[in-house]
Amino acid sequence: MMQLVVNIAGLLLIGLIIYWFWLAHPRKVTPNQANPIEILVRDGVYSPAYFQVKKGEKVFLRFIREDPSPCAAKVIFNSLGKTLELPINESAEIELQLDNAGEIDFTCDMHMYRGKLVVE
Ligand SMILES: [Cu+2]
Repeated sequence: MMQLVVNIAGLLLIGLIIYWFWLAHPRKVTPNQANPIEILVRDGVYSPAYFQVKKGEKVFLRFIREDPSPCAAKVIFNSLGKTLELPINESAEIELQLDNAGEIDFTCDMHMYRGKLVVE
């Protein structure tokens, strides 16, 4: 019985991985200063966590943190060398100038929250 449960859990995990890497497409967005991308920080996930923007444009992100755990206190854009502090139950904004195509990961301090920005 236990083995069956483990097998099913394994299959679900594989399905999730396939979905994430092959089937999920980033949401295309064109944010501006008046309409930033709003990202909710709650229950261990950024939502949205995967989106696509145009190369050469400024991107405005607004993080709204509802998670009180200290883990959610920072968003780190490692490849850009940028960090944004998130006060609880408030919003914090960051402006990114993205001139190169590629993928930009953003995470919390301990990499539990994860998101990805595709620049094309
Ligand atoms: Cu964390």
